[in-house]
Amino acid sequence: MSHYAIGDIQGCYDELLALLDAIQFDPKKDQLWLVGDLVNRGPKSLETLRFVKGLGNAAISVLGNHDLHLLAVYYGAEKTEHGDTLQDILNTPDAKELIDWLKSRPLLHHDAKLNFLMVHAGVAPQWSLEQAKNYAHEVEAALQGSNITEFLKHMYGNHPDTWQDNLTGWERLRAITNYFTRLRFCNEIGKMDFTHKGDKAPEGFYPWFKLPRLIHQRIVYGHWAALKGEAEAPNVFAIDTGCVWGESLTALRLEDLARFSVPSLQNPS
Ligand SMILES: [Mn+2]
Repeated sequence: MSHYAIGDIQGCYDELLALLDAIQFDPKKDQLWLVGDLVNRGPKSLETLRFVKGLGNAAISVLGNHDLHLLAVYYGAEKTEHGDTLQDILNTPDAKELIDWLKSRPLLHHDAKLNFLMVHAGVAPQWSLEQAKNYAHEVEAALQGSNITEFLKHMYGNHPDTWQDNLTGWERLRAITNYFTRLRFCNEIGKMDFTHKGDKAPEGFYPWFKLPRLIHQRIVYGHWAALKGEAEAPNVFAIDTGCVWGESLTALRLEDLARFSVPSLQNPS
């Protein structure tokens, strides 16, 4: 049995199938870890969502910002944005089943035996593993509760940009969501920067993984295509290699850290 973590798919379904073929994925024996952003911007979000849902326990997927955006649009908390490719999902007769499945996905997955933690974007540098797990559960409860539409209406925004244990209400849930699904750069006290998407940090800021309290915890994550799969930190594994932007789709085998990639079929951005 092998565990394969796969980077941001974003509707690149054909590349996903090619990658599974390349690693000879066997759903009866192997398990996929998907870092989130299953959907949006790419051409086959509906096919991707159906396929991953159909894998059942053979796939574990954490929520990314594009997955949350789909939920927000479905529940009427947000309008589609220019460049979104979510219409197939919104129009399909089985949309409710797909959405019910998606909103039940976690924000964090941890396997102590493999010593791997998976999140979409990052974790706040001051969080312990237990804190991260508890905070993820707070947002998961909001997504799975009857108040989901209210949560999604309050989810967007860049403030508060710094974690504090005493945050409450929507601000607390918004901050947690932003650390797990949008984080790239932050400073020593965990203040997030939302303006830089490249690989160069603004002054006084660092890639989040340079500052983690979880220094001995191996972390696999996506979201940051500009890093091209290189995190330059021990125990931290960046696997978003920009498939939807015309680069490649990458799998990391967690047992031996072997990497596998297939080229993107999308037009370069
Ligand atoms: Mn993302």
